[in-house]
Amino acid sequence: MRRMGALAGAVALAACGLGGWLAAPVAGAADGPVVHVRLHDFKIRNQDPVTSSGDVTLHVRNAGPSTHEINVDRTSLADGDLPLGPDGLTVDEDAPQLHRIGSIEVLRLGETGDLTLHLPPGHYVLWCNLEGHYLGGMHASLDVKASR
Ligand SMILES: [Cu+2]
Repeated sequence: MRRMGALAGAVALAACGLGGWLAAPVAGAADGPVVHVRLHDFKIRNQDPVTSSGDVTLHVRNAGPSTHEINVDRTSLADGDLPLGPDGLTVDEDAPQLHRIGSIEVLRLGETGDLTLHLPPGHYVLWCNLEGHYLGGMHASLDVKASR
C-alpha cells in the first residue's frame, strides 16, 4: 500500500509537468494505448499524434470556452484538407473520403470524455464540425502504426 502511494505521487507530479491539464492517470481499455487530446477555441491539440494499433482510448478534455465535439475519421486526406459541404462552414461528413470511426457529440466547457476505438494501422483525423470550428482550426491528425 505504501509503495502504491509513492507511485501515485510520482504519476501526479509527472502530470503537472505536462502543463496541469492531465488531471489523473488514465487507464485505457484492455491496457491499450491512450491518446491525450485537448480541445479549445479553436484548436485541437493531440499530445500523442502517433500511437500503436489496437483498442486506443482517446482521453479528450474541452478547455473551452465553448462547447465542442470530436469526430474521428479514417481518411487519406490531411487533417486540414477535409471537404466542405455546400454551406461552406462545415465539413461534408458524408464525403466518400471520410470513414467515421467514432465521435463524442457534445463536450461542454471543462468536460472530459473517453472514447475507446479499435484502430487498425492508418491515418486518422480528429476534428470538430460545429459551425465554423473546423475552418477556425479545430483539426489534428492521428497516425496509427502496427503494434508489435
Ligand atoms: Cu468546436
